[in-house]
Amino acid sequence: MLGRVTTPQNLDERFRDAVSALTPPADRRSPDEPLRDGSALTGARALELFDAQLISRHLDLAARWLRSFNEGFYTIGSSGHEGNAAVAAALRNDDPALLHYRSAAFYCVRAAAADGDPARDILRGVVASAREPMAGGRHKVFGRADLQIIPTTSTVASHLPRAVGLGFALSLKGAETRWPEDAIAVASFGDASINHASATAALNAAGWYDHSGVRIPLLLVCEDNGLGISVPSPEGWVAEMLRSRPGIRYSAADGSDLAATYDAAAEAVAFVREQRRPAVLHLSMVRLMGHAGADAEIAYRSREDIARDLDRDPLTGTAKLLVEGGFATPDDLIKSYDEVGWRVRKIAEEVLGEPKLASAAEVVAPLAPRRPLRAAHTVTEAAGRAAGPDAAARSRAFGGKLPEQAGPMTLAQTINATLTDVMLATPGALIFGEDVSRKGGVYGVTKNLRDRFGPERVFDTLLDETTILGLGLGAGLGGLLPIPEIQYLAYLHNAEDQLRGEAATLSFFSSGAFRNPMVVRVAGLAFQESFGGHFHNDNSVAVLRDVPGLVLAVPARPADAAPMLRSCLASAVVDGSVCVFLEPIALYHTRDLYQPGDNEWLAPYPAPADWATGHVPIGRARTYPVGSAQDLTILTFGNGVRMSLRVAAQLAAEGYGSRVVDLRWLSPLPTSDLVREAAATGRVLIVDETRRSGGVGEGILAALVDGGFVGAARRIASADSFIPLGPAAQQVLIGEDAITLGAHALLAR
Ligand SMILES: Cc1ncc(C[n+]2csc(CCOP(=O)(O)OP(=O)(O)O)c2C)c(N)n1
Ligand SMILES: [Mg+2]
Repeated sequence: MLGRVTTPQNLDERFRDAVSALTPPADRRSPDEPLRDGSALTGARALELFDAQLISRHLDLAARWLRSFNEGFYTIGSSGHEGNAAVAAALRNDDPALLHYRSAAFYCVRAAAADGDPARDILRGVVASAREPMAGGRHKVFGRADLQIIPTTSTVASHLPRAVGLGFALSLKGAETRWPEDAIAVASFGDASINHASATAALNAAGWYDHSGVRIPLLLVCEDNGLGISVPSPEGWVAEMLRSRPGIRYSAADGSDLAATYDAAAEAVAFVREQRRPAVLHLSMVRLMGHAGADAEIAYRSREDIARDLDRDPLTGTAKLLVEGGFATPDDLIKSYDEVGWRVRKIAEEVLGEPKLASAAEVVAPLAPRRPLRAAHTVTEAAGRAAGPDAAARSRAFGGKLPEQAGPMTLAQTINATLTDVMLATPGALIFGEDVSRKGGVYGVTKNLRDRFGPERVFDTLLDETTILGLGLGAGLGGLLPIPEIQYLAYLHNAEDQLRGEAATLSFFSSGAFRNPMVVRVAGLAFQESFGGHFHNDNSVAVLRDVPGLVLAVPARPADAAPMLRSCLASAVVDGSVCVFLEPIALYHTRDLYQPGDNEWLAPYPAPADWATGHVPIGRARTYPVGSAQDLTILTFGNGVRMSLRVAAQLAAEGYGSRVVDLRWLSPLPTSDLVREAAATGRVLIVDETRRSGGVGEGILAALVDGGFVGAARRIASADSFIPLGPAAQQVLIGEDAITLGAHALLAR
């Protein structure tokens, strides 16, 4: 009789009883014969997969045992989903995989093929051992670089846009990814997860590409146990939804039946591999022992429902096929079950005493490993090639007119020329986003790049930011250098989990074994005079600044844009950094600084010979001394740099010397530079075009305090508001008058 929950003891007893009751045929069959007539799965292979299924089951039992005395920290298990062992068996071990948190048996099959010790790997995750091979104790994940299993996060479906990106990277002809040319990508997920916006984005993108003739080799596996924690998937919904996706082939199988699952998986894999087209495999499964250790499922499920699931235990299902097929006796299987159980329990005992991460430094080590000297070296090397062996190709790409000979340039022109140089220097670099290709960008920043490098490397995507970033995540993992564009900062927000939850966490949850090199260009910030309103003038970057490890660059002047963009790309290549290059739209085409026609905001494009000397490391500010530079320090960035320089000129005329510091990097902030420059005058005016609350100014002030600054400080910041349309925008944004007033108030002290 069942109690309030299915306990490990229930499951154990039911398995033993059910297997003992099986009757083998009179004759044993040869292990080479099919597990069931007509199946491609042999008895021998099924016995191996059964072993993986047993390990998976005993891992769940061990996790609950560890939890019972507070040594285990994760009890979301795979019991009932062990049929996914057959999916692993139908794939090749070099097919990159992103797994559902119930895909332990899949992991065990792959690890066993690589002579690994999956039980130890997974239990180390459960006890948060620092020796866990992927996350190093930072989380319990399924992942290992040598198994081509990329760890996923707990955010359901968030790995699916990345999976489409992986498939997309594999579809690129001639692109050298880290996987063989005929590899396919696989991603598994739960039934409730298909409703998530990230899942629908991924399903849509896979279908959209298929419709457009792009062949994406992606197998999606829905492990359908009928529930999302306590909420049942409506009867038939999962099948109807997955069946109805244009461009995605659907097939289904009983996930508790190893032979049926294997055959359906093998067929789906063959389709994806041969046709290079996406498919979804819908596996009906059961969830045993509730959602997680503490879940009392009787609160939301009937006893009959729970009992029905128990009757479909996939372990019993495989045992039945093996015994009734004449491949094993009940005794053989119970003996294996016990042996695996003892082995897993012994490993649990061994790992529970292993060291945990013991300092903040250890925890954060993989977040942002930066090797600035190597990044600088990469820039120097690229310069050498651009001036030497690639000079002719470079001249061709620029249509015979080298940018360094074209005279002073705007910010937009400089970024365009730098992107051209980066594309020349890095064959794996890809530029993509909305309207970047044919049109050349809303502001012309990517103009002519398609003509220069072809539509395979400079392409328009569908209109979905989640997909754009997902493509970047997949391409970066594949060894390419994605440079996606987000058309406006305001439109990053509906996709930011792909940056925050996926891109930025991957190195953390893989101890640096997997990286997402990527430079996301984002057009943003306010002050567009002719094109107003919040959505084209978003001035908030808070959501980016608190993402650990993420680099946030804001070039204000053309002279900085080129070296900063090069630094971001070099850091992505060298260290796998995730960089956001935030381009102030209002400065894209700005020419003048002080007077109309002075062209002071323009700058000549640096020739390759000057790239090394002009290199700008991540996290270093630039100071503009004005007048004596002794009375006031203005700490600013973006549009604030131009306003502050104009005010500083005025102050100089009044006899006050100031130093205007362009922070250039908002994450990491150039703390040593800003503290030094603040101390030089003892008076600091922060000119921050982001919002007063949660804006950059708060971080600057905190950096000053942390750095021991003891002088006077004031802050000019935008109001806590969205930006209204038309001239009313000036009411909430910073302006030169406010900066002048702030400066005078400080100078009066
Ligand atoms: C985006 C997101 N929202 C909520 C959760 C909390 N949560 C964890 S698992 C889960 C249910 C997922 O159900 P399903 O996709 O069917 O997978 P299953 O656990 O049944 O295998 C929820 C709501 C989450 N992890 N991610
Ligand atoms: Mg479910």
